Formats: sequence, structure tokens, C-alpha cells
Amino acid sequence: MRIKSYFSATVEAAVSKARQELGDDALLLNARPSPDEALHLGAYEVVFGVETPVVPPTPPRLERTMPPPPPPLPDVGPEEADSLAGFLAQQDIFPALVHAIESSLDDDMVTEQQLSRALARRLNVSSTLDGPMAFVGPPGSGKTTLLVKLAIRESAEQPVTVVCADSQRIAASEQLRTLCSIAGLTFEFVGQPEGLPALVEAHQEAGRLVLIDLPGFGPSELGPARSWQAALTKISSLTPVLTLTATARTADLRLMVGRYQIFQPQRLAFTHVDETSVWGGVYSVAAETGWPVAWLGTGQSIPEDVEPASVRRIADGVMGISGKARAAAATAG
Ligand SMILES: Nc1nc2c(ncn2[C@@H]2O[C@H](COP(=O)(O)OP(=O)(O)O)[C@@H](O)[C@H]2O)c(=O)[nH]1
Ligand SMILES: [Mg+2]
Repeated sequence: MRIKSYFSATVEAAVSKARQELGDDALLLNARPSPDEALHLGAYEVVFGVETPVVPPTPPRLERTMPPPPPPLPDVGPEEADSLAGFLAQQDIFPALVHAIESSLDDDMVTEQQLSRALARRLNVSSTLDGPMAFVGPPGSGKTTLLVKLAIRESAEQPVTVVCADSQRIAASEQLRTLCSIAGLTFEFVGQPEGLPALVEAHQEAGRLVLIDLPGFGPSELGPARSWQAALTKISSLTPVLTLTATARTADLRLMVGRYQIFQPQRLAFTHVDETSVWGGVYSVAAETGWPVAWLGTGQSIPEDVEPASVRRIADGVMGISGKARAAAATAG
């Protein structure tokens, strides 16, 4: 199923826009006031699902999910483009990391290959799904979408249970329940943290992979965040996956890493990579935390738009932004 949002001043106008484009068969999944970042598109958001022909879930196919090459780098001042540090800073790589990368390259003349290797050395990736996983991260970072994509794909290999852990946002759980029922996935809702460990254990004992969808917690929601975190620590061999948007600035991503540290993330996932040509945020967070990057979300289509992360892809994201990368990389210092 493909999920698409429409925005307008009223719910009715947004629905009519969606119907015009998608037809009468499209399924209304949710209607809500627009999130702050989308307010300029209209006061209301409606989310529609369109059935795509039923095909058995396929394992990720890199060549099909690869987005087109990134557009050229926006104009860089000549002084910046002329130096390696300037180039890395232009990619929004965290300053301390720029310095460390530059220091690790001792020659004045650095080839593209040397820079690529220096970038790659600081990255880890791992996208195995061999135990329960909980998706944590800020609201709207793409946790639910990523989880559903993975659940649908993985259900070809092993039975999967999707657990919606949420004590507040009923509409969000209904949306996930609908998605799961369309995709034929087992769905469980748990409203209180205390109920989570036993529920997960029961599904694990039945030989099922359990994927847990948590709500995003704002700065004022530390209480609920702590309660869910305490419940997660009681689940044996659980992997918390910190899910972040690749489009956010490095400084903001680092802030989120700090805020979600209480969940002791063991993996990273980056969504919205289809919407950025600047990979410094992804790179900086991955290199600085050392947490393996598991998946990259490459668009809104479920389950197509996800790929396992690769060191090459992230290093290329930083390197391959434009031909200027080559020029800049050739002259270090
Ligand atoms: N372009 C794009 N949109 C995405 C991606 N992942 C999620 N989205 C959209 O981002 C919005 C928020 O996603 P959602 O999964 O509800 O976020 P959550 O609040 O973290 O669960 C939805 O409109 C998704 O369709 C992605 O990789 N690329
Ligand atoms: Mg969600």
C-alpha cells in the first residue's frame, strides 16, 4: 500500500483533493490538524492509503530503491570549496569531526579515494532483524513508517508482530492497526508500559519477531519517556533503534541524540534521505556515536522505500554531492 498525505484549509477540501488524484477506492487512514512543520501547506492533513497490486513482499533490492543521484551542491564560496575542511563543513559535518578527519589525512594532496576511505573508517552498519526492536525518536521522524516497511518485508522470512506502545495518541494506534490489517500483520496495542515486557515475551516465545512502535516524546514528556524506557530494559535482547530524519541539521540531530540517550540506542536509522543532498548530519551522528546505522528511509511508499544502510552509501552521500567534491578533496588544508 502507498501512503500519501494531502493538506488544505479544511478536512473536506483536503479529502476532495485526495479523491481527485487517487480516486474513490483510496482509503482514508487519518485526518488531523497539520503538524507545525507542515502548517504552511494547510491547516489540516488527511492521510490516504492506496492499495497497490498484491505482490509477495520482496527482500530489499538496492538498484530499485536507489534514489536518483543528488543534485549539484549549492554554490560554495571559492575559499571554502578550495579546502578539504571547507568542503566537509559545507556538508554540515560537525566541526570536531571535520578536524579529526582532516588530521587523519596527513598528506597535503588528498585523493577522492583517500577521503572516501577516511570517511568510511568511522562508520558502522548493521541491519539484521534477529530479535525484538523498539523504534524511538522524535515525533514525525518516520518511526511508524519505517517499522511497517520492515515488518511487511520481513514477514516473508519470519512471522512478525507489530506492537504499538502508546498511552496517549489513540489516532496513531488506529492508523497503525489499519496498516497492519491491510498488510496481514499481527498487531498488538499496549497502553501501559507495565504490560509491554510480558506481551513481547509471549510473542517471542511463539517464535515471532517483535517490532515495537513508540511515540515521540517532547521535552515536557520526560515522565512517560522514562516509564517506557524502564519497560524496555525488562525485555531481553531488545535493540532500541534511534530513528532520525536525514534532513535535520547536524546540531539538531545531536540534540536529539542527547535527548533519546535514555533509551540506550544500539542502532540508528535515517529517514527522508530522498529529501536531502547534504549528508553531514547522517555522517556526523553515525561517526560520533559509533552506533551502527541499520536502515535508510528513501520515500513514503510502503514497503518499497527502505534500504539497508551501507558504509559506501553514506560516504558517497558526503562525497558524491557534486563534482566540486573531487576538486575540494584534491586540495587538503
Ligand atoms: N519523503 C519521505 N517521507 C517519509 C519517510 N519516512 C516517513 N515519511 C513521512 O513522514 C511522515 C511522518 O512519518 P511517521 O512514520 O508517522 O513518523 P513518526 O511520528 O515518527 O511515527 C509521514 O508523512 C511519512 O509518510 C521517508 O523516508 N521519506
Ligand atoms: Mg508514529
